[in-house]
Amino acid sequence: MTDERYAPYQEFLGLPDELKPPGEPRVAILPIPYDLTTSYQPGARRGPLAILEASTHLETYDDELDVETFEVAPIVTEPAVVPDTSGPEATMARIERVARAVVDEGRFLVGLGGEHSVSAPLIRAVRSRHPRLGVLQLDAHADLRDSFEGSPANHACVMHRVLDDGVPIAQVGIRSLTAEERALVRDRKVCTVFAPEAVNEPVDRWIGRVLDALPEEVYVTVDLDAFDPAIMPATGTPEPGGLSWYRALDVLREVARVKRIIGFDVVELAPMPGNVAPDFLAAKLVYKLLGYAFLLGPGAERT
Ligand SMILES: [Mn+2]
Repeated sequence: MTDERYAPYQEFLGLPDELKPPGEPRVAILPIPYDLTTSYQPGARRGPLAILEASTHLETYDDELDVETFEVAPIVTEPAVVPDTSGPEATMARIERVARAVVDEGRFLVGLGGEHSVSAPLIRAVRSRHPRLGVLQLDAHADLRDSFEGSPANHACVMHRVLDDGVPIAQVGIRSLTAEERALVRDRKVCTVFAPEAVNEPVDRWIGRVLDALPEEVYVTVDLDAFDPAIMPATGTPEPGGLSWYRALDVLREVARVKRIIGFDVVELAPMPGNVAPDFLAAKLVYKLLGYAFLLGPGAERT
């Protein structure tokens, strides 16, 4: 263990050794307990552990896919990345270094945040193997500011960093942004499905725009505030009018069917004492998305 990594956390699913499938893990879960630039309710640094704990209560059988997902996609839980206290830029560099090592082992990367800024280095790491990837972002916020509170590594800037890297993106569930971000969406022709449409209009009326904006290989970043705060109140900046559980799954399933999901992250869980439902939602989403990535679409194990 180096000083860049914490000792292993609770493992995702927490399976006893005799139930773990033999052979090399294909999926690496990377916990990133970091929330240095959070602007409203702090606590996202406690998100990864809450997701891992909740995951031990998941049913491992996915009834929609009719499969024990972990048998098709054996999972290893990596030691967590320790934030670099010298600042956000140093932490971003460290996350990228650690994530690259995971990706270089040929594993499917699943990042657990932590605040949303961690997605930029995760995406860079996955791009080193999949240089033509695009990014699907589920989020309440556009996260397209150039810089915020003096830092380009702020959580509110994560998708601007991704655009700067020349990566095509599609956003779903957006319902809070600045005039500058709105102009950027127009000028750069970003595919943004705003929340009123994403929530109220049938998916098949707009999902084509999302699919058209994305290349064949897709990295998914889920900021949990994309969900409605009625079911996901445990985020740093909850916004009314978000996605339902089933609406979010409809989007992810459709993208997984048509594209190839090659990595993802689930970020911004700020656990609330006394309410474990959001933790459980986040854990189930991770497992569900793994199932979609490995079992649906071109190149999948089974279609
Ligand atoms: Mn975000």
